[in-house]
Amino acid sequence: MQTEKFIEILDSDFFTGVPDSTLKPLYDYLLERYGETKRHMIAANEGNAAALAAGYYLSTGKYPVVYMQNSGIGNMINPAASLLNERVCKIPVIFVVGWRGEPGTADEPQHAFQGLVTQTLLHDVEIPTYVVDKETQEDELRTQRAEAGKYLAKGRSVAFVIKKGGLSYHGKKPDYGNIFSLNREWVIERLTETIAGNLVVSTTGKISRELYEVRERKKQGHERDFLTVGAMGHCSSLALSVALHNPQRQVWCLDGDGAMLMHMGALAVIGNRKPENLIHVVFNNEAHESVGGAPTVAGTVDLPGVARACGYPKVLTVCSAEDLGGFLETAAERTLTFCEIRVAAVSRKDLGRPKTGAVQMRKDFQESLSGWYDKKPVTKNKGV
Ligand SMILES: Cc1ncc(C[n+]2csc(CCOP(=O)(O)OP(=O)(O)O)c2C)c(N)n1
Repeated sequence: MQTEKFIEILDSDFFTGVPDSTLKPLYDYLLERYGETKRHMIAANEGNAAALAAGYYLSTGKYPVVYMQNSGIGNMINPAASLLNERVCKIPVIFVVGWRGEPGTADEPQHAFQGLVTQTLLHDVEIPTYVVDKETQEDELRTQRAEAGKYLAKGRSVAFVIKKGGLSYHGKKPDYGNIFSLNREWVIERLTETIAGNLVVSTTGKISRELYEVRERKKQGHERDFLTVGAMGHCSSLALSVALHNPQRQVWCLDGDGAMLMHMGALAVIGNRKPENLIHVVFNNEAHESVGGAPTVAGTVDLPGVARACGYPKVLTVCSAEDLGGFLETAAERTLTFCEIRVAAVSRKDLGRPKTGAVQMRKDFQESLSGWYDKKPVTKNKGV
């Protein structure tokens, strides 16, 4: 289905959401047509988008569109259940949900369960679903939209669930990118030389994939790395807890700007605890590069300033190889550190994917925490 036609049939003039690779044709088109304006806003997370949509409905009485990957359903369910639902405020929203991990298709481990329960979760919060795939014809979609219209008129939300390849867009594409030249994978390679025996907790998307590839290339082993492949925005909280419970080890958190913005409250908790063995690195490329490059709002946010205000005692920004060298020289200091690294919004076309399964990765990481099993109370359960 052509995105232009899809949008015409949805019949809305307000769009907000979080980018998803399945929906790249949709946000390419929206950014080209509306840019980032009050008609089209890229939100920090999917719950944030649902609330923006609610504000639009309150102000105009017209139906807003929220687009997102199915991974974001959890973020969206809070406002869907406790604000939009017909037993609460009856605010109708048209959701457009990219279906990763569709049963029967090959996808990454973090999408398997979410893909399985996508429609169930939406139905649980009383959102009827309409599936759109490569074969969906214009007439069919018009019929679906007409049926959805009956729910919307009663204050119910609806969701169009888009399978891989369900939307296409061949028009002019936005020019994604930023002014920075440091290459993220190159920086990760430099970091791993310093990180050596330390623990690493990395974020969702290509940062984890690049870390994995660097470790492979350098034959360093993966057991000290926890790749937070799902749960976008939560890797810094996970890293905080690992740091607090392993005070003898230095913990590096490799985060993205989109992920940091998604759950920025995590920084306030980290700044409050101040673990002196945690280094929080945020690769700021001002983009959701992993899912096609759409911008985040990080270009207008002073991320180090946020960290400072949250209580991180050491805060710095790296924009060049020279800055990076300076940062790495002081990285052994025992003090909670926030380091923003400004990088280009690019990655290798042939970037691989982790070959270690998620459970194996988790077990290897646990075993690398020295004495992990000893610290556990003696029970029959020695971990699964
Ligand atoms: C809750 C949730 N929403 C959306 C996604 C889809 N997603 C995966 S990676 C990513 C972009 C991450 O951006 P950033 O943290 O800036 O890192 P970059 O990709 O630029 O390295 C998105 C939106 C997701 N995995 N989870």
